[in-house]
Amino acid sequence: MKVYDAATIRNIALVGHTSSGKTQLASAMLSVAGTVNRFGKVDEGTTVTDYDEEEIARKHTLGASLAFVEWNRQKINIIDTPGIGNFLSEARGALQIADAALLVVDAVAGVSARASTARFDRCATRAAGPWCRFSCRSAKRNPSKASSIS
Ligand SMILES: Nc1nc2c(ncn2[C@@H]2O[C@H](COP(=O)(O)OP(=O)(O)OP(=O)(O)O)[C@@H](O)[C@H]2O)c(=O)[nH]1
Ligand SMILES: [Mg+2]
Repeated sequence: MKVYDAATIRNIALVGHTSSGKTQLASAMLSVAGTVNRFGKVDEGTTVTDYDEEEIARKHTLGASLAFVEWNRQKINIIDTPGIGNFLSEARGALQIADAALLVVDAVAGVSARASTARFDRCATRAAGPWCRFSCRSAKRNPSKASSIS
């Protein structure tokens, strides 16, 4: 197994409300970076991070799970977390150990569509590291730009 120098390792937590696209985004990152050679889909139960039978059946992440990509000689650990309210402790735990958070937002529904987004905002801000917001589904027609960046 390849050994990475600690200075080249980054830990990023994907957080955000349920169905915002975290698992699909993780899958796309793994595919683009070449960690896996096929683009796993949540709807087909073929993603790397939703591997549990229950997750595949429900099409929702139920526990934090880890995958990694190698990019520009950095090892980036991606922690995919659940957005469902009952499993938020998994996201909070991931934020405790992550260097940075990526707050994933559904560009069509917008950030104000679900009250829980504010909770994630607070969680991410409280986490020690930097964070940024990433909008999924922006290729869909009529994504609300104003609401997704507000
Ligand atoms: N069209 C489109 N659909 C997407 C996109 N990202 C995710 N989806 C779909 O949205 C649904 C939910 O995506 P997930 O990646 O499972 O969402 P999640 O944030 O991981 O949800 P939880 O695990 O419940 O927190 C799935 O049916 C995906 O196929 C996107 O960028 N475009
Ligand atoms: Mg998920």
